[in-house]
Amino acid sequence: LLGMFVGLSLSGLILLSYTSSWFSGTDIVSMTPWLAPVVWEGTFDSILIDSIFKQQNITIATTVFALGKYTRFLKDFLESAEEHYFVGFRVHYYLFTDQPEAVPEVKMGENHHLTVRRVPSLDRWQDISMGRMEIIEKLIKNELANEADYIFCLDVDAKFYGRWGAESLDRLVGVIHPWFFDYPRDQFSYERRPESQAFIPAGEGDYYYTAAAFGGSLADVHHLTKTCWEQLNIDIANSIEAIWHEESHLNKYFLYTKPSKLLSPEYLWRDISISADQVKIIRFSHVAKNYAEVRPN
Ligand code: U5P
Repeated sequence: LLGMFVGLSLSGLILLSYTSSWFSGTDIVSMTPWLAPVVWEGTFDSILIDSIFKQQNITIATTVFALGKYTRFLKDFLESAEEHYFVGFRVHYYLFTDQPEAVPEVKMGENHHLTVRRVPSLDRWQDISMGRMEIIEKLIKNELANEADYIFCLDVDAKFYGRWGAESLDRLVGVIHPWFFDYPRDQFSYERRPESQAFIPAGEGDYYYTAAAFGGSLADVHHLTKTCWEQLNIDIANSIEAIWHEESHLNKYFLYTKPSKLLSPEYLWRDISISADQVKIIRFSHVAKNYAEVRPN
């Protein structure tokens, strides 16, 4: 009976949030055309969701890369994650860096662990960004089978400001890019050259997803990273680099392998100082940075 009551109040909450946003003129879409939920503030009951996932005793692996000058973002990233990210759940961060000695001491919460791995330095930021697909693919294949249930892959030049919890978990999870969530699809910055494996023709595409955050079950994220890395390599062999690198390939992948859950731009905002009517809470946000100064070359 209690379960039914909680269930009913949850659907009431969803209805209320949907209709209130409808009347206020700042509509949010909380379901995709293929019936995957889009997670926004007000569409879920955090206590209920936590209690469901707590029973499953899950571990969430989380990859973070910090090479070159990006080690400067680690302290804020990790400290804010420890305040907001899967608090009360088992989390294992896998941090890949070319300078393990620059990793700051950050006190981990209960059942949160950090493993630091050294990776070679790279000259081009594009190669660092794209190369994440290969490293994540290998990590899942070689190490995670008995270690984790879900994985999220996150940019490091970002900071948590609000809860990111079990509501984000599902088989395959994409995050709607904060620049494009209210744009028509013909303005998405998909790869438009047919020569690239990331090509998406005009008139196609559902959303523009960010590569700064994605996740899901180990099997699904393994397939995603393996496929994107293969497609990136075909492009390299054909001397073409997609306009937004691995993000273009991720968008191509999600077009044909639909995510089972989408996270709203609350889960990766562009800069904490920018606001939009639809976004009631910023949970995770890129930090403003001087690209020319932090990126190699
Ligand atoms: N990255 C680095 N070092 C670089 C460039 C990029 O570690 O010099 C990694 C970071 O994890 C960053 C991600 O969050 O690639 C995407 O880079 P950006 O597009 O945010 O610059």
